[in-house]
Amino acid sequence: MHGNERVAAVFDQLADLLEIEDANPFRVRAYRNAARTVRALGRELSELRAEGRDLTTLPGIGKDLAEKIVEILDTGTTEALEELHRRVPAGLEDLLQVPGLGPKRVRALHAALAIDNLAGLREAAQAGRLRELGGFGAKTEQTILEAIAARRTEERRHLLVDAERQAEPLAAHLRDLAGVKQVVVAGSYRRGRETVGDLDVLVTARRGSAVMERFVGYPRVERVVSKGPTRSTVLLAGGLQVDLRLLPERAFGAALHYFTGSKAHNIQIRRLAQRQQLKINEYGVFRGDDRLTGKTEKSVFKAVGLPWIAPELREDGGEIDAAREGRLPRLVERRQLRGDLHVHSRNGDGRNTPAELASAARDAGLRYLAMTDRPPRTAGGIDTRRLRRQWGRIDVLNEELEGVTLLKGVEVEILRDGGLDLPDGLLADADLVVGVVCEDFGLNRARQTERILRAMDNPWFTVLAHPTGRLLLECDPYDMDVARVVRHAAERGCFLELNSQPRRLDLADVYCRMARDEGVLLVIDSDAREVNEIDYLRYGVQQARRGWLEAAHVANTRPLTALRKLIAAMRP
Ligand code: DGT
Ligand code: CA
Ligand code: CA
Repeated sequence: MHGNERVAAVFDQLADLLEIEDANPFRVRAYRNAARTVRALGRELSELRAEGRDLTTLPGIGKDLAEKIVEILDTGTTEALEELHRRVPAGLEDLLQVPGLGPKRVRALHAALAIDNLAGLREAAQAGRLRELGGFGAKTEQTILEAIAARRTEERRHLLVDAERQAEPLAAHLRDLAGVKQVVVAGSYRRGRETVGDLDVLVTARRGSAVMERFVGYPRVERVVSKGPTRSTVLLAGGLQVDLRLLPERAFGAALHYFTGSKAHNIQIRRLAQRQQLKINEYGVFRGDDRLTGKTEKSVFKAVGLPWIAPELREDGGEIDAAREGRLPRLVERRQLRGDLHVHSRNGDGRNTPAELASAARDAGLRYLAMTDRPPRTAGGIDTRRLRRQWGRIDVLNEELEGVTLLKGVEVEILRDGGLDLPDGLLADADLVVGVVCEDFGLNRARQTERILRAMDNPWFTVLAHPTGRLLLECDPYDMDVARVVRHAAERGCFLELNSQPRRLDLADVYCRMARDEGVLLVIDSDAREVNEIDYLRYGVQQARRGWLEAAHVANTRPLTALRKLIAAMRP
């Protein structure tokens, strides 16, 4: 069910597009007024409808608009808007996003200068042609150029997890078409970047298969940006753009390599090829006019003298030299994880019981799992009795559990001065202690760094959770000297966490690699709050791979006895 904001947005879009078409101003105004009414309503339209309320009693809503409201609530759009999308060039809608350009100006640009997309607008502004139009001056041209530039740098990115929720069903939809052979989502998605700009889908199919029709007909497609015989671009509901390329099978490997990127990696590979008098592009590897190969990615690497390089490493971070010299890392894999050291149960802010979490962990192939709930603060201080009771129950549970062991952990807050907010006497009785920063993100760099170093110095400290505090696309890491924290963890011998929550993925890949180089062990944790989130570990693993980590660099690939020894070694 779609909400009021969606209804209002559809009405606004209807008004914009009609105005671009120079439609009857009364119709345009009716939609704008309806959008305003809906936004100011104070009640959900879906509720009014469920109550059987006659929507035409709302101000400015007649029979036609009431019907459209119902249609939008049910489907997220209305046929009238879809019809306009088909009629109005997609580029004109992009122009509307430029600050200062309303429908009237867009119409004028189109009518007088035949500008129907951003590229055309930029060219015309640069050439000083906009000022020929009434209402546009040199200053407006400048503002437009700046706005276009700004727009490109702040292009919206999507969390990898969100991209995956779109990519996998779309890929399945394409695979279901008769004649389709391979469907791979390449680009940053395949490299496992924490955020994804757009999806780059590569397809091979039997000649004559209706791949493009299948693609643009996918139900979640909101707008078809372009459609051609071998390449199409659509925008999915939610704003994710997808490029699809239909390829001949003999070029699939070359295209897969090219469109997996990264661009920086591709440039280095091309240089390497040139030094061998080879040419490499998305169609194949060539010597002169001879096409040497292109069918598989492996054969493409081989043609330039390299072993296959995992997509996660293809960031021009030394992977090509490493490949040439036979020192590519044997990247950690999800199945190598034997445990998870950071999970929340119903006794903290989680939703499941320790027993439920234990059996889910076992089903996920894990052999040990640490309950790391944080004792609640009460008026009388921190209530640690509950935690002690939980530890008692864990001992009992462990007698019953088969194939998985629960560890008695605790999450402890790192105070402003670097102290921990639980007494050492309690921490000493835990199997492990997970330190977190929850407040005072705004300390200056020196104090923030010092605070973390002091916390690590606590004799019972085991692992620094989500070390930099970032939330992807929401919240920057706190200001801290990460290199010093990493070096200190090395000296202290404690672990750094790679938190697998898809909006954290903290530590970032570059810091994982730094930790590896400094000899610090990472722990890949789910920080799960419910059983399903244990699956998040695979995002952590992918991030670890981007940080060049092997199983040996990840503490929770060790068997439990070995892990316990590592923890014991940190303690007095
Ligand atoms: P994104 O979408 O911003 O998360 O990042 P990518 O890496 O998916 O970038 P995208 O979608 O612009 O292009 C997909 C791949 O195509 C990219 O990783 C490498 C390749 N590619 C794109 N443009 C160029 C280019 O100008 N030169 C080279 N060598 N490769 C390119
Ligand atoms: Ca992409
Ligand atoms: Ca792309």
